[in-house]
Amino acid sequence: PAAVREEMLKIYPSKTLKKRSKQMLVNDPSAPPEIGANTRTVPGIITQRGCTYAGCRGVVIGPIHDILHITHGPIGCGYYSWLTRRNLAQQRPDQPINFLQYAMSTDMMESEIIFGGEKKLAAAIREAYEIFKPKAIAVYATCPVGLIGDDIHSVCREAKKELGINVFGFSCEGYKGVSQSAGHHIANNGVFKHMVGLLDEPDPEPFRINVLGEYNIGGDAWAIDTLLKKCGIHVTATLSGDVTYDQICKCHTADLNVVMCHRSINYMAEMMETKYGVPWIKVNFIGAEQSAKSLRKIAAYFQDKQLTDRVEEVIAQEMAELRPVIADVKTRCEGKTAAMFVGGSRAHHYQHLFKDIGMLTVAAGYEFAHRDDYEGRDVLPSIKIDADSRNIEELEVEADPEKFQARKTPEQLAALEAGGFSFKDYEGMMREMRKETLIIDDISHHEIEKLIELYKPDIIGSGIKDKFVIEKFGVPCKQLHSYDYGGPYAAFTGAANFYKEVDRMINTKVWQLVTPSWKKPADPAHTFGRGID
Ligand code: CFM
Ligand code: HCA
Repeated sequence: PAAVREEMLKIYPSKTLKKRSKQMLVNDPSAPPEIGANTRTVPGIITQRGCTYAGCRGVVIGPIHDILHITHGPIGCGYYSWLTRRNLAQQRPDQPINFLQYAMSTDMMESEIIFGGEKKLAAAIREAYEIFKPKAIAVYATCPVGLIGDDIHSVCREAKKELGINVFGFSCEGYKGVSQSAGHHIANNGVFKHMVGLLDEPDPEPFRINVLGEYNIGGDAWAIDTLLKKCGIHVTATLSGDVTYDQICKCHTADLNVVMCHRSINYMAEMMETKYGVPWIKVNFIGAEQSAKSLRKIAAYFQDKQLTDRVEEVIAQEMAELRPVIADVKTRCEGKTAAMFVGGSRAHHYQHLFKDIGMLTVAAGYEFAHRDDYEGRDVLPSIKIDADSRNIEELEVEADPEKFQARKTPEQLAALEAGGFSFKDYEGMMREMRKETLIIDDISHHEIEKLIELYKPDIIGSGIKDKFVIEKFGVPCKQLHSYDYGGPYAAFTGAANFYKEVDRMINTKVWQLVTPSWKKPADPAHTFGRGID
């Protein structure tokens, strides 16, 4: 791996080389080396990253399906975030329209860029309200809004007064941070300020949890929900896959927060604990073993014998169905290799699914995760805050004088801790990867090409920006963002879908028909650019 790393780096000019060196490491799980993460991408490098607007409007809040999401900006931003992420939602009886099917935008034009767009925004909010009569409206700022200085927050405040519904804005201009990660933080702050805590109506069911950082891509949240229901665990709200406005407004009444995607929602978990006393634990429902482990952890938290027994029964049932699938798929996949470069959590979580069927992840990396997602949360105190992260507001949160309620007595907590139970304990990706595997943050197309050439993994998990580049090299690429129209992959039932799909993708003979470009002789007819490069 060290030689592969050198080979990837050697093309870069010295400044870029220095920066990229920090973001490319050979792993040591016993003492994860410090990785350069959450820093700016060097201009000119082909990155997979998205923008702050995408992280806020597209990722964290966009999935709430019974409020209106209005993008204040040129039409491209609204169009880009129109259903491409596959965050599915089920209409509720009292809400006959799924608003996610609409892309709402102020469609800013040159005149608004010059003379200001606040009036157009106010009119758009009014018009949208007249047509749809939603419970709430959220407004999202795109790059030009910040540049020309439109005050979306005062427009929202006015609209809130005028219409009598909740209207709030997000200053999530695309350029606000180095990636979509900044948008997550801005979104967490806004959801916390404007929704959480508004409805004090705890669900009547026992064992109430919120699933944080689960966005129902390809139906994952439904698979998790079904599994939890079988165990007798009740989901008050999923943030924010297939969730309603009211569910979010009352999620502070749950007994526990379980966190799937640490990167996108750790802020919310922390703030809810401080203000309302809801503790949080990290879980992962991607992979059979991980799903079982997560269920056991949730059950352990509730300290209830009946629940613990029920969870064991469910795990036994699910595994009885899954074992033959694993055994069959293993005969064709065991010993194969994978590489993954995805977002801020899946490059870690999906390693477990590959492991279940005997596959090894030889290289992995996130697009925009922070050091704690790589090295574990114990590095948090040593993370340097740079100018780019200082740009994002850190909310001052205190215990709510009326609504704060400790969920466990000191005795219960002591008993839990004595049994080895730990709260907020994300260990990160590197501790769970083998020694000598390659870790690459914010990978570039050049590096992916080198990786394929030198490692030839049997499958790569990635996104739309490089899927076809990878497949032209004769390597199957599984989109781990949108799932290529597949899914769910979460929980035991989802795992079976994933194993079968990976098996099909790796073992189809079609890849043998592809000749990678470096093995082809140069075509003399293609002279464009020759002589200048
Ligand atoms: Fe979390 Fe996500 Fe991900 Fe993410 Fe994303 Fe996504 Fe992702 Mo695409 S919230 S970090 S910002 S798990 S949209 S559902 S697939 S990059 S790995
Ligand atoms: C986003 C959304 C995205 C993009 C996926 C991709 C998603 O970052 O804005 O690059 O293929 O999951 O849809 O991550």
